[in-house]
Amino acid sequence: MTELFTNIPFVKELAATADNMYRLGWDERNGGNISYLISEEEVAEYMDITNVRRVIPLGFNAKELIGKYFLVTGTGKYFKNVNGDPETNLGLFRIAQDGKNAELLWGYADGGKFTSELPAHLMSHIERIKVDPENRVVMHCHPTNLVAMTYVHELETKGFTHTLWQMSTECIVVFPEGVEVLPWMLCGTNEIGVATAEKMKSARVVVWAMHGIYGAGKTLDETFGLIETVEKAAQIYMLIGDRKRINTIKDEDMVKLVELFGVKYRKDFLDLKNGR
Ligand code: 2HA
Ligand code: ZN
Repeated sequence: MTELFTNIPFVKELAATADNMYRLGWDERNGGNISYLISEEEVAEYMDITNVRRVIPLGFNAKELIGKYFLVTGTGKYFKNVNGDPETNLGLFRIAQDGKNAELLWGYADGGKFTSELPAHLMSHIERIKVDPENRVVMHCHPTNLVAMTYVHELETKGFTHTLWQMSTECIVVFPEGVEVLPWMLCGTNEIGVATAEKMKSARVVVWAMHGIYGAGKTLDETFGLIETVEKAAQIYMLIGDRKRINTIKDEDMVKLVELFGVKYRKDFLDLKNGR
């Protein structure tokens, strides 16, 4: 049975992603969590959707997501263990008709439940789907250099984004809407969920200062790549640190890039002369 379940494509895909994130050092111990929206047709191909194994209270109202299915990492579970035992470390549930409960169809096999960060995940899904109906993934982790950067760089959204954009040529093309930044807040709460989702209205990346990052996207690969690009930029920033910068990517160069790739970007995050 377990064998069959580990061969489910979306389970395998999420387990492989968790493995990659672990290997990059983004998910120490039980750090990080992933939620993946799966269509009813996809779920029904592999599971009996009428067999609800447990009903788990969400702790908030997710009425916008009633009837939707999510594959989500478990609370207290280690990313390094997901691939070896997906059925214990992951769970697949449907948001119940009251919007307040999760109907578990598969997983959390040791009696566990979804990540403590579920409010931030589901509230972010709600906002991202409004912006992009194809959004399916929300991912949280603790990328080392990005977290380091939040200790030494001012946290204001424009300045933080601008620095990241300067750190690597592809940045402004990969996240043209910039990154939003939240100050340190208590994690695992509905409050940080509300604040994260509010920021997700305008960006797919939300930085949690002195903690980590939230990323959203259409696929696991796309979301992983987004976080990877932000982390790479932060790594370069931490490498050049206090050293005197002799060269940089100029704002005018960034404009050439976005024009070449035809992406809409946060022009107000650049300091352009002549209003260009
Ligand atoms: O679930 O990363 O933010 C572990 C965390 C909490
Ligand atoms: Zn975290």
